[in-house]
Amino acid sequence: MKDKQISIIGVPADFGQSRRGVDMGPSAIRYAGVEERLQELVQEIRDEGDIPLDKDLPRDQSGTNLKNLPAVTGGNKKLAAEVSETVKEGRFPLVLGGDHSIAIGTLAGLCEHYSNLGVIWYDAHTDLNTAETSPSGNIHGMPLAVAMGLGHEDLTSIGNGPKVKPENIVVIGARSVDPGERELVREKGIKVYTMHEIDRDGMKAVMEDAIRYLESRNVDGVHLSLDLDGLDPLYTPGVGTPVQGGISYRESHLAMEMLHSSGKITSAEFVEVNPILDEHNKTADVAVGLMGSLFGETLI
Ligand code: NNH
Ligand code: MN
Ligand code: MN
Ligand code: MN
Repeated sequence: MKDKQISIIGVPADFGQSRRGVDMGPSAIRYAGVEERLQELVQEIRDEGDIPLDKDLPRDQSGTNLKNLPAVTGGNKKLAAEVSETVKEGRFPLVLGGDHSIAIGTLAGLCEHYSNLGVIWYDAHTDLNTAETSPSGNIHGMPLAVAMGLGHEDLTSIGNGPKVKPENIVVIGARSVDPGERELVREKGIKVYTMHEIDRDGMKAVMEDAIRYLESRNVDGVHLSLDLDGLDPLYTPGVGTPVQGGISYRESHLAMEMLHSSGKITSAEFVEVNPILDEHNKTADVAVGLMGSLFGETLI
């Protein structure tokens, strides 16, 4: 049954990392035909346009391990309000990034409505750094920690809902994990399917296990946060921090198809598409294809 009413929310943010161009991600994804692709698969789809970000907020890349904190904070407050409003209207938020720091706002907005939210973090990285552990100071490496309530107060105080519980998080595709993140994974018991598990057991088994795990947690919604660098850069070269040895194109489609069949996904975001680093908008095209599978597209 086509029951979803989707709101596309663009977030042209690039201040969570240091490379320019990822702010054009929402445009690239729109150009790749997201609305047309999903139209047939859902009850209704509406493009709400871009979150109006304050481009004048100071950028500071030095002397701090939280680069551009005021800009990241300001943008995420606006995004949290928009996502919260969207869920309140009974609509499915489909957030287009922008760098992954925008997950701070998305998750803050969602948590105002879900008290036991599940999160699937599809990414080469675990994004579990804090200012203390980050090797770069880039906030796009911190959003999952912030969602759990760990990190700078300006970030953890966004939104009025509860924090995401570590035992409700599933990471898929990790292959570049910093020492502090590894420690946090162990300490909090976060479920991480690295490339090792995907190689060894196959994507089918990994996704079955991940979905079963979230079911056992009795989650009241599941958010998919998909960083395009989760895939191998062979398929998605247009990302700021590519890591070799990633998830394949077909494995990723299978993962999305299985998430669709599960009927569990209540919101999604696709982030880190950087058209400046891309080849003929290939990464945005892959993102839109994956969205197709997530919303029920089949090959025949
Ligand atoms: N872990 C590194 C950092 O915190 C890289 C993060 N880059 C990402 N995360 N693209 O998904 O700086
Ligand atoms: Mn609105
Ligand atoms: Mn990420
Ligand atoms: Mn990543």
